[in-house]
Amino acid sequence: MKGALIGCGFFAQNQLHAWRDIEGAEIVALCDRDEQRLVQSATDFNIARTYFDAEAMFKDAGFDFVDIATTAPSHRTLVEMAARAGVHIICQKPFAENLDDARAMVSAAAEAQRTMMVHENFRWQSPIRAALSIVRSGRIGTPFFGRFSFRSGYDVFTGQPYLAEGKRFIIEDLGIHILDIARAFLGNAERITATTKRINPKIRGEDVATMLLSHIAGATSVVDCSYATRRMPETFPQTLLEIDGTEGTLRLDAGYRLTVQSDGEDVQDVSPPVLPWAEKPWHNIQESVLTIQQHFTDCIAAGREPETSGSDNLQTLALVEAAYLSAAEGRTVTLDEL
Ligand code: NAD
Ligand code: 89V
Repeated sequence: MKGALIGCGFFAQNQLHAWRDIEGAEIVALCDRDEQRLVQSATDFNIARTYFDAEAMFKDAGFDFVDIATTAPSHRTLVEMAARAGVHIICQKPFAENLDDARAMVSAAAEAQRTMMVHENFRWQSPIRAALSIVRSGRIGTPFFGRFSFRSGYDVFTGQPYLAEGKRFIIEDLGIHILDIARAFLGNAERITATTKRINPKIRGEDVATMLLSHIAGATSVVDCSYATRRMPETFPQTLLEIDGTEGTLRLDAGYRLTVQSDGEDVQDVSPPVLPWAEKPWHNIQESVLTIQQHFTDCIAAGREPETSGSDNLQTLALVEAAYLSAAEGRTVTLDEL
């Protein structure tokens, strides 16, 4: 398959590295409004076709899928353009700025009969996959409690300055991943209660969020996120897990230490590999980029719906919206309200 990538910014560099490693897919065209970023990426990854304007790139055609690696404000326009061009779509998170846009984007891809996947990669990190396969195998029985925790003091603002500028920050950018992980383990939620805080005075949005979820299948979970937590050693970008089931408990602790207590105790090191183009501490996220893009490629080849499809991601985005509404109004929000 041939692909085109739009948005040659900070994170797209990982996506371009990963595409080079994927069998069965190749990026043949690049688009960015920023000339320097466009030329640099085309040179680094030896890609001949370059465009400032996405419309012109779709008009020239010659590719089967598009990888949208821009920030959320452009996602709806670009997804609808891609659907009109009849190509498969992988789009970065946050999928859209609001649920109405996201629903329209899912419909556009469905009408075009093209695969639409969200690059929601945290649940594709190999330590999370290792934990998921244990829980999905039934080894700890039926889960009734989960804690999904991401607490860090890492400076994310130097690489991604826009994170300091938006009215919304941690739930929309990072909490979205952790809420998605909670869904992967415990299924869809029906209610959420959230509180938010801003500790760092230099940013505009909230950098702390604590959320309580009631899942439809019966479990309760706590999703807690902070970029205002000083800890040594720094755990960025690890998501720590604690899941209690009727037959046992699973924990993913700092340092990628996975413990299962059911019949006896089993402790494993599930540290992710450091790919040749990756660097610590981002290697955990970088490896998941390769895995999710391989999943997208495999699903298209097999005609299968991706696990993190656009329609699946509507549930994650709904949790984000419901969390902000809950924090703003100081009440529990049911997902049916949205
Ligand atoms: P960035 O600002 O560094 O890069 C975005 C690029 O898109 C810029 O170069 C900009 O010029 C270009 N662009 C924007 N609109 C365009 C348009 N209409 N046509 C052509 N080019 C356009 O942003 P980033 O930090 O790389 O983030 C991009 C996305 O990736 C965001 O949605 C962010 O949330 C997401 N992200 C995901 C992860 C993850 O682990 N999944 C990590 C970091 C960032
Ligand atoms: O994964 C992300 O979306 C990044 C970060 C890890 C910094 O939150 O923006």
